[in-house]
Amino acid sequence: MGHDTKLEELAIKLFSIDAVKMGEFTTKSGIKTPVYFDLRVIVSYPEVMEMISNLLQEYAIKDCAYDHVCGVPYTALPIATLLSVITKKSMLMRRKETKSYGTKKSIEGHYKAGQTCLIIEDVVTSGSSVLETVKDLRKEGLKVNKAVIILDREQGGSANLLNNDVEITSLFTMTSLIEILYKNRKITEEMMLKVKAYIKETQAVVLEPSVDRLLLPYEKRAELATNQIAKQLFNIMATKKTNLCLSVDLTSVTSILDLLEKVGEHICMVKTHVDIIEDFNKDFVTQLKQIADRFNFLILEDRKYADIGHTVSMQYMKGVYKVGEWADCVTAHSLPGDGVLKALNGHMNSVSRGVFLLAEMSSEGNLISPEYKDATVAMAVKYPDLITGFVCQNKDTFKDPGLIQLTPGVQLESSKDSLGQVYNTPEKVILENGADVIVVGRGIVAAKSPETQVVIYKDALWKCYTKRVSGKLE
Ligand code: S5P
Repeated sequence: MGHDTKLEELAIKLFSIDAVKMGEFTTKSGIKTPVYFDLRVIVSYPEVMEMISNLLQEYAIKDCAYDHVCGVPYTALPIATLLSVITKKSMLMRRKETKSYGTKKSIEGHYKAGQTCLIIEDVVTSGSSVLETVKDLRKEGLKVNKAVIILDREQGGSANLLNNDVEITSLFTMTSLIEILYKNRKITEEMMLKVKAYIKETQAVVLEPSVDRLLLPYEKRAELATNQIAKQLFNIMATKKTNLCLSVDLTSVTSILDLLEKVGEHICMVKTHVDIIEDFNKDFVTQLKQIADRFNFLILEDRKYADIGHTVSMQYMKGVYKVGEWADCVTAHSLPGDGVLKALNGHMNSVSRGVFLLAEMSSEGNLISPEYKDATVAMAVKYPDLITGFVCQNKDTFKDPGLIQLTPGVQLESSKDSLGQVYNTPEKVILENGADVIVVGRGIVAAKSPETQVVIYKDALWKCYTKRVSGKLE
């Protein structure tokens, strides 16, 4: 028997045991639906359980590489158990409520961080139940990127899951299931059309990516980035194994270029303030770009544009510095409104460029309020191709895993300078505060031996990042 015939047989069986019902129903969330699935009843029909697990194995699982299976509680648990036995792979169980005594573990079974786990689920609507389980498994350091499903209701769940880096394979979609039932004269054409219209009308809300961006490795986030510079920066970090951005706040061309020759291999980006260079010239830019290409790092000009759009447009392209010609990305304030972004976006036609918007500052007494911060993040959403990320200090500032948190104010020891700059440690900014790219200036530049110091910073920052994505924060 081919897959199709077996799937047809299963569909008819599910209908006959009332696991699929047609009529007028109201779902948990109060929505009226012409079709209702209750796969809990299958435990009463061993032959159906056997059919389902065999089909999932043949159709969805056979070619996957994984170490464990985990069912989403509770309906999928018996199916996951059967699959574990058929495939001889170990099973993990997720507790919905963690125990208040003993180990307090939310995942039962033996596993190691870095192993992969396949999710088993009965029905997917919005994808939120699958995501809860995925989240708990990822917290334990397990890699979870695939879920096999009996039925996809086609109401937004697969997109929501993909958005969270989980790909699904399902035995049936709602459409394929009702088409089989219609073909076999179990339901009328009218009912089939009604269900099809219902799927179109009733789409689940788009869930915000609930994978913690903080747990996702840079190479995965590169795939989710919509701005080309963010994509490049994530990839450079993953390849060079460094999330260090050096702020070269020096005032002569040779001092900057000499320093970059020495430290270029250890950084993912250089941050400049070209307006502090006393002997700035065109040749500087040519050489800077050559070094950046040779060592594979990006250039961020920290201009912090904060004027009306028309002025920003000229500041970006004209004058002595012509920043738009050479900087991969720039910083900008949201204070004047999104005219700034419109202006910068206007110059994006032929080359990839990016903008880091300032959502928070590291300096004491700055006037940015929580409302200002939220409005800044909301403004950025309208420019997905332009925004690389945010300059900010806290992990809750934004959720989108395709954007980058750039955090300045970092040294090996917490301290302050005499003009209000506040320094936090690598552990604090990466593990607690969510920094993705870490800006270090004087911590390296003012050291006796910047070339030694850069390696110390690079290693300390990368260690914190690998700890963070492993999920083991305690
Ligand atoms: O909030 C901010 C934003 C920025 S871009 N706080 C900052 O310190 N910066 C910049 O980061 C600042 O302009 C300087 O170039 C760098 C920090 O340098 P450091 O020497 O204090 O590490």
